Amino acid sequence: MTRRLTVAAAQLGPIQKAEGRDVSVGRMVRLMEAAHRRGVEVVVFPELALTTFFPRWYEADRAAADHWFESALPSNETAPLFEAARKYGIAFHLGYAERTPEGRRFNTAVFVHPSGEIVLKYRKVHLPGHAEYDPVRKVQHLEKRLFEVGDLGFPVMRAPVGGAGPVNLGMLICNDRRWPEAWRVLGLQSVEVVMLGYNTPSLNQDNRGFEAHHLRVLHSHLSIQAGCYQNATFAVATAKAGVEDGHELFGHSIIVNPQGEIMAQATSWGDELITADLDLDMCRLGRETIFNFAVHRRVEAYGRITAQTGAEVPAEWQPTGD
Ligand code: CDV
Repeated sequence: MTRRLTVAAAQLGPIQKAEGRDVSVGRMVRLMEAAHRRGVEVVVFPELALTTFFPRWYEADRAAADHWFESALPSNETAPLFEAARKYGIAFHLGYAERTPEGRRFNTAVFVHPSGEIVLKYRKVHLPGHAEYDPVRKVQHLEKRLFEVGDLGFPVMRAPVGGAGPVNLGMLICNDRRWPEAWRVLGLQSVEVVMLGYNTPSLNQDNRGFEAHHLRVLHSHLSIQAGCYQNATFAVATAKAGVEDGHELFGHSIIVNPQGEIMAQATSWGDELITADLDLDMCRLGRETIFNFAVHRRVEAYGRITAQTGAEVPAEWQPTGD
Protein backbone atom coordinates (compact mmCIF):
# COMPACT_ATOMS: atom_id res chain seq x y z
CA MET A 1 0.00 0.00 0.00
CA THR A 2 1.35 3.46 -0.91
CA ARG A 3 2.21 5.72 1.99
CA ARG A 4 0.89 9.14 1.05
CA LEU A 5 0.94 12.33 3.10
CA THR A 6 -0.50 15.72 2.17
CA VAL A 7 1.62 18.53 3.59
CA ALA A 8 1.58 22.32 3.49
CA ALA A 9 4.17 25.01 3.95
CA ALA A 10 2.24 27.84 5.60
CA GLN A 11 4.33 30.86 4.68
CA LEU A 12 3.73 33.93 6.81
CA GLY A 13 3.96 37.47 5.52
CA PRO A 14 5.66 40.06 7.70
CA ILE A 15 4.85 40.48 11.39
CA GLN A 16 5.61 44.00 12.56
CA LYS A 17 7.39 44.70 15.85
CA ALA A 18 4.29 46.34 17.32
CA GLU A 19 1.99 43.42 16.43
CA GLY A 20 1.05 40.97 19.18
CA ARG A 21 0.64 37.21 19.12
CA ASP A 22 -3.12 37.66 18.70
CA VAL A 23 -2.39 38.94 15.17
CA SER A 24 0.07 36.19 14.17
CA VAL A 25 -1.92 33.37 15.77
CA GLY A 26 -5.13 34.61 14.11
CA ARG A 27 -3.40 34.52 10.71
CA MET A 28 -2.00 31.06 11.40
CA VAL A 29 -5.41 29.69 12.38
CA ARG A 30 -6.81 31.03 9.09
CA LEU A 31 -4.04 29.18 7.24
CA MET A 32 -4.97 25.99 9.12
CA GLU A 33 -8.61 26.45 8.06
CA ALA A 34 -7.47 26.78 4.44
CA ALA A 35 -5.25 23.72 4.89
CA HIS A 36 -8.22 21.72 6.16
CA ARG A 37 -10.25 22.68 3.08
CA ARG A 38 -7.42 21.35 0.91
CA GLY A 39 -7.14 18.02 2.73
CA VAL A 40 -3.77 18.81 4.35
CA GLU A 41 -2.54 16.51 7.14
CA VAL A 42 0.59 18.43 8.26
CA VAL A 43 1.09 22.22 8.31
CA VAL A 44 4.62 23.63 8.67
CA PHE A 45 4.92 27.20 10.00
CA PRO A 46 8.19 29.24 9.87
CA GLU A 47 11.01 29.82 12.36
CA LEU A 48 10.03 32.20 15.22
CA ALA A 49 6.53 32.26 13.74
CA LEU A 50 4.72 34.07 16.53
CA THR A 51 6.54 37.39 16.40
CA THR A 52 8.66 39.64 14.25
CA PHE A 53 12.24 38.41 13.68
CA PHE A 54 13.34 40.07 16.93
CA PRO A 55 17.10 39.12 16.85
CA ARG A 56 17.54 42.17 14.61
CA TRP A 57 16.86 44.42 17.62
CA TYR A 58 19.73 45.00 20.09
CA GLU A 59 18.97 45.16 23.82
CA ALA A 60 21.86 45.88 26.22
CA ASP A 61 19.89 44.05 28.90
CA ARG A 62 19.18 40.53 27.57
CA ALA A 63 16.16 40.19 29.83
CA ALA A 64 14.53 43.10 27.98
CA ALA A 65 13.98 40.63 25.09
CA ASP A 66 12.16 38.12 27.28
CA HIS A 67 8.73 39.25 26.12
CA TRP A 68 9.48 37.66 22.73
CA PHE A 69 9.86 34.21 24.38
CA GLU A 70 7.28 31.53 25.26
CA SER A 71 7.59 30.01 28.72
CA ALA A 72 4.70 27.60 28.13
CA LEU A 73 3.21 25.85 25.11
CA PRO A 74 0.29 26.04 24.73
CA SER A 75 -0.32 29.36 26.46
CA ASN A 76 -3.50 31.45 26.40
CA GLU A 77 -2.17 33.19 23.30
CA THR A 78 -1.10 30.05 21.39
CA ALA A 79 -4.03 27.83 22.48
CA PRO A 80 -6.07 28.65 19.29
CA LEU A 81 -3.42 26.81 17.22
CA PHE A 82 -3.82 23.67 19.31
CA GLU A 83 -7.62 24.00 19.16
CA ALA A 84 -7.54 24.31 15.36
CA ALA A 85 -5.27 21.26 15.13
CA ARG A 86 -7.74 19.21 17.17
CA LYS A 87 -10.78 20.54 15.30
CA TYR A 88 -9.36 19.83 11.85
CA GLY A 89 -7.26 16.73 12.68
CA ILE A 90 -4.12 18.48 11.41
CA ALA A 91 -0.61 18.07 12.88
CA PHE A 92 1.56 21.19 12.87
CA HIS A 93 5.15 22.34 13.13
CA LEU A 94 5.78 25.60 14.96
CA GLY A 95 8.98 27.62 15.35
CA TYR A 96 9.13 29.81 18.47
CA ALA A 97 11.49 31.33 21.02
CA GLU A 98 11.62 29.04 24.06
CA ARG A 99 12.39 30.14 27.64
CA THR A 100 12.76 27.12 29.92
CA PRO A 101 11.68 27.08 33.60
CA GLU A 102 15.42 27.40 34.43
CA GLY A 103 15.63 30.61 32.36
CA ARG A 104 17.51 29.10 29.37
CA ARG A 105 16.66 30.49 25.94
CA PHE A 106 16.55 28.55 22.67
CA ASN A 107 15.40 29.02 19.08
CA THR A 108 13.05 26.01 19.04
CA ALA A 109 10.60 24.09 16.87
CA VAL A 110 8.00 21.53 17.87
CA PHE A 111 5.90 19.04 15.95
CA VAL A 112 2.45 18.82 17.47
CA HIS A 113 0.05 15.87 16.99
CA PRO A 114 -3.62 16.83 16.32
CA SER A 115 -4.33 15.71 19.90
CA GLY A 116 -2.16 18.59 21.13
CA GLU A 117 0.67 16.34 22.30
CA ILE A 118 4.20 17.44 21.41
CA VAL A 119 5.74 14.59 19.42
CA LEU A 120 9.17 16.10 18.72
CA LYS A 121 11.18 19.12 19.82
CA TYR A 122 14.33 20.53 18.22
CA ARG A 123 16.54 23.44 19.31
CA LYS A 124 18.53 25.26 16.61
CA VAL A 125 22.18 24.23 16.51
CA HIS A 126 23.70 26.55 13.89
CA LEU A 127 23.02 30.00 15.32
CA PRO A 128 24.17 32.68 12.86
CA GLY A 129 25.17 36.24 13.67
CA HIS A 130 26.97 37.66 16.69
CA ALA A 131 26.67 38.16 20.45
CA GLU A 132 27.62 41.84 20.80
CA TYR A 133 26.43 44.99 19.00
CA ASP A 134 28.22 45.11 15.63
CA PRO A 135 28.66 48.67 14.29
CA VAL A 136 29.80 47.44 10.86
CA ARG A 137 26.56 45.64 10.08
CA LYS A 138 23.61 47.28 8.34
CA VAL A 139 21.18 45.34 10.55
CA GLN A 140 21.99 43.43 13.71
CA HIS A 141 21.59 39.63 13.83
CA LEU A 142 21.82 38.76 17.52
CA GLU A 143 20.95 35.07 17.63
CA LYS A 144 24.25 34.29 19.36
CA ARG A 145 23.33 36.82 22.08
CA LEU A 146 19.75 35.76 22.58
CA PHE A 147 19.88 31.96 22.28
CA GLU A 148 22.01 29.07 23.51
CA VAL A 149 23.18 26.48 20.99
CA GLY A 150 20.59 23.71 20.83
CA ASP A 151 21.26 20.78 23.15
CA LEU A 152 19.00 18.12 21.65
CA GLY A 153 21.14 17.09 18.67
CA PHE A 154 19.18 16.42 15.47
CA PRO A 155 16.46 14.02 16.63
CA VAL A 156 14.25 11.98 14.30
CA MET A 157 10.98 10.49 15.55
CA ARG A 158 8.85 7.81 13.90
CA ALA A 159 5.24 8.74 14.56
CA PRO A 160 1.84 8.12 12.94
CA VAL A 161 0.85 11.10 10.81
CA GLY A 162 -2.43 11.45 8.91
CA GLY A 163 -3.32 8.48 6.75
CA ALA A 164 0.32 7.58 6.02
CA GLY A 165 0.92 5.53 9.17
CA PRO A 166 4.31 5.94 10.88
CA VAL A 167 6.57 8.56 9.26
CA ASN A 168 10.20 9.37 10.16
CA LEU A 169 10.13 13.08 11.07
CA GLY A 170 13.03 15.47 11.57
CA MET A 171 13.61 19.21 11.79
CA LEU A 172 16.15 21.87 10.94
CA ILE A 173 15.86 25.60 11.63
CA CYS A 174 16.88 28.22 9.07
CA ASN A 175 20.68 28.49 9.00
CA ASP A 176 20.94 24.72 9.74
CA ARG A 177 19.81 24.09 6.15
CA ARG A 178 23.17 25.34 4.83
CA TRP A 179 25.15 22.69 6.76
CA PRO A 180 25.37 19.25 5.08
CA GLU A 181 26.44 17.68 8.39
CA ALA A 182 23.02 18.51 9.86
CA TRP A 183 21.17 16.87 6.96
CA ARG A 184 23.41 13.80 7.13
CA VAL A 185 22.75 13.28 10.84
CA LEU A 186 19.03 13.26 9.98
CA GLY A 187 19.70 10.99 6.98
CA LEU A 188 21.54 8.55 9.23
CA GLN A 189 18.26 8.18 11.14
CA SER A 190 16.29 7.43 7.93
CA VAL A 191 14.40 10.70 8.00
CA GLU A 192 11.57 10.91 5.46
CA VAL A 193 10.20 14.42 6.03
CA VAL A 194 12.36 17.35 7.20
CA MET A 195 10.36 20.31 8.50
CA LEU A 196 12.25 23.55 8.30
CA GLY A 197 11.29 27.16 9.02
CA TYR A 198 13.35 30.21 8.09
CA ASN A 199 13.67 34.01 8.27
CA THR A 200 16.22 35.05 5.66
CA PRO A 201 16.88 38.68 4.71
CA SER A 202 16.83 39.50 0.99
CA LEU A 203 20.13 41.35 1.41
CA ASN A 204 23.41 40.27 2.95
CA GLN A 205 23.44 42.41 6.11
CA ASP A 206 27.05 41.72 7.14
CA ASN A 207 28.35 44.68 5.12
CA ARG A 208 31.68 42.90 4.63
CA GLY A 209 31.55 42.22 0.90
CA PHE A 210 29.24 42.08 -2.10
CA GLU A 211 26.66 39.35 -2.55
CA ALA A 212 24.28 39.60 -5.51
CA HIS A 213 20.67 39.65 -4.34
CA HIS A 214 19.44 36.94 -6.72
CA LEU A 215 21.94 34.47 -5.26
CA ARG A 216 20.30 34.61 -1.81
CA VAL A 217 17.29 32.55 -2.93
CA LEU A 218 19.50 30.30 -5.06
CA HIS A 219 21.68 29.44 -2.04
CA SER A 220 18.64 28.63 0.07
CA HIS A 221 17.05 26.38 -2.54
CA LEU A 222 20.39 24.81 -3.49
CA SER A 223 21.00 23.83 0.14
CA ILE A 224 17.54 22.33 0.63
CA GLN A 225 17.45 20.51 -2.70
CA ALA A 226 20.93 19.04 -2.13
CA GLY A 227 20.04 18.04 1.44
CA CYS A 228 16.95 16.20 0.20
CA TYR A 229 18.70 14.44 -2.69
CA GLN A 230 21.78 13.39 -0.70
CA ASN A 231 19.68 12.01 2.15
CA ALA A 232 16.70 10.67 0.18
CA THR A 233 14.14 12.73 2.06
CA PHE A 234 11.32 15.19 1.49
CA ALA A 235 11.52 18.69 3.00
CA VAL A 236 8.88 21.27 3.74
CA ALA A 237 10.73 24.59 3.96
CA THR A 238 8.63 27.52 5.12
CA ALA A 239 9.63 31.17 5.13
CA LYS A 240 8.59 34.33 6.84
CA ALA A 241 8.38 36.78 3.94
CA GLY A 242 8.02 40.46 3.16
CA VAL A 243 9.01 43.70 4.84
CA GLU A 244 9.14 43.74 8.65
CA ASP A 245 9.67 47.29 9.95
CA GLY A 246 11.68 48.13 6.83
CA HIS A 247 13.64 44.84 6.74
CA GLU A 248 12.93 42.55 3.81
CA LEU A 249 12.76 38.72 4.08
CA PHE A 250 12.80 36.82 0.80
CA GLY A 251 10.11 34.12 1.20
CA HIS A 252 10.22 31.55 -1.64
CA SER A 253 8.99 28.67 0.57
CA ILE A 254 9.35 25.29 -1.11
CA ILE A 255 8.42 21.62 -0.82
CA VAL A 256 11.14 19.32 -2.18
CA ASN A 257 11.14 15.58 -3.02
CA PRO A 258 13.96 13.02 -2.49
CA GLN A 259 15.17 13.59 -6.05
CA GLY A 260 15.87 17.19 -5.08
CA GLU A 261 13.02 18.52 -7.23
CA ILE A 262 10.86 21.44 -6.12
CA MET A 263 7.24 20.19 -5.95
CA ALA A 264 5.67 23.50 -4.90
CA GLN A 265 6.91 27.06 -4.40
CA ALA A 266 5.37 30.18 -2.87
CA THR A 267 5.03 33.12 -5.22
CA SER A 268 3.87 35.89 -2.87
CA TRP A 269 5.47 37.76 0.02
CA GLY A 270 2.40 37.32 2.19
CA ASP A 271 0.52 34.59 4.02
CA GLU A 272 0.38 31.74 1.51
CA LEU A 273 -0.30 28.02 1.68
CA ILE A 274 1.53 25.74 -0.72
CA THR A 275 0.74 22.03 -0.66
CA ALA A 276 2.03 18.74 -2.03
CA ASP A 277 1.08 15.06 -1.86
CA LEU A 278 4.13 13.12 -0.74
CA ASP A 279 4.60 9.51 -1.82
CA LEU A 280 6.83 8.51 1.08
CA ASP A 281 8.02 5.38 -0.68
CA MET A 282 10.00 7.68 -2.99
CA CYS A 283 12.58 7.83 -0.17
CA ARG A 284 13.49 4.20 -0.80
CA LEU A 285 15.16 4.52 -4.20
CA GLY A 286 17.93 6.82 -3.03
CA ARG A 287 18.58 5.02 0.21
CA GLU A 288 18.62 1.57 -1.43
CA THR A 289 20.93 2.59 -4.28
CA ILE A 290 23.39 5.51 -4.55
CA PHE A 291 22.88 6.69 -0.95
CA ASN A 292 22.75 3.25 0.65
CA PHE A 293 24.82 4.51 3.58
CA ALA A 294 25.54 1.06 5.04
CA VAL A 295 27.16 -0.04 1.78
CA HIS A 296 28.90 3.09 0.53
CA ARG A 297 29.86 5.44 3.41
CA ARG A 298 33.56 5.54 4.32
CA VAL A 299 33.69 6.82 7.89
CA GLU A 300 37.42 6.02 8.14
CA ALA A 301 38.00 8.98 5.78
CA TYR A 302 35.65 11.44 7.49
CA GLY A 303 37.59 12.07 10.73
CA ARG A 304 37.99 15.79 10.13
CA ILE A 305 34.22 16.31 10.07
CA THR A 306 33.96 15.86 13.83
CA ALA A 307 37.58 16.42 14.92
CA GLN A 308 38.02 19.91 13.47
CA THR A 309 35.95 23.13 13.31
CA GLY A 310 37.83 25.74 11.24
CA ALA A 311 39.58 25.03 7.94
CA GLU A 312 43.33 24.34 8.05
CA VAL A 313 45.94 25.47 5.53
CA PRO A 314 46.87 22.48 3.34
CA ALA A 315 50.36 21.03 3.05
CA GLU A 316 52.35 22.87 0.37
CA TRP A 317 53.75 20.95 -2.59
CA GLN A 318 57.51 21.31 -2.97
CA PRO A 319 59.09 20.32 -6.30
CA THR A 320 61.73 17.66 -5.78
CA GLY A 321 63.31 18.28 -9.20
CA ASP A 322 62.79 14.59 -10.19
N1 CDV B 1 17.47 33.06 10.80
C1 CDV B 1 18.59 32.66 10.17
O1 CDV B 1 19.21 31.67 10.56
N2 CDV B 1 18.98 33.38 9.10
C2 CDV B 1 20.20 33.14 8.38
C3 CDV B 1 20.71 34.43 7.78
C4 CDV B 1 21.26 35.31 8.82
C5 CDV B 1 21.76 34.20 6.74
C6 CDV B 1 20.00 32.13 7.26
O2 CDV B 1 20.86 31.23 7.13
O3 CDV B 1 19.07 32.24 6.49
